[in-house]
Amino acid sequence: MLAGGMERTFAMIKPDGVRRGLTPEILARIQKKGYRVVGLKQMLIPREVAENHYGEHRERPFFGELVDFITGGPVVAIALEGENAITGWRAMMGATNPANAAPGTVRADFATTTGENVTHGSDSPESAARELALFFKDGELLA
Ligand code: D4T
Repeated sequence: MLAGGMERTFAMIKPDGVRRGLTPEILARIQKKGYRVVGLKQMLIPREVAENHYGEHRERPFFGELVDFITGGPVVAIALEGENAITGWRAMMGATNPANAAPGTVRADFATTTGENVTHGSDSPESAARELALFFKDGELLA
């Protein structure tokens, strides 16, 4: 945690969002909100990184499909910094199931299924630290 409630979190535009050309729209929302983008790259996720990222879901029936999906095309990995950025970005994304997502959220506006719900955001300070380290090497993030 940085001084004064400043936090860093990991956000991702998933392959469905990239494929559908939503990258500029989502980056614009992040920047208009006032978050600072301290890391940004389009990449293919290696399978072992995806399995690690979604490790908490390893025993769930949808795990294989989830890993296939997230490794099936380029994603945009984003490191964000801002006041309460962890919960703030989760709020901007909306509920995991787009049918339950509040109007104006990314998932309400751009997704219809839980499996392909356009974006990811870390759900706690511990997840944020773990996921930022998984996706960005030392020195890759702005100071
Ligand atoms: P991510 O991690 O992708 O930002 O999603 P959430 O944090 O909002 O939700 P999650 O960890 O519960 O789910 C991770 C990922 O699995 C997919 N999923 C989830 C799925 O395909 N079927 C399901 O029943 C659930 C619960 C969607 C997001």
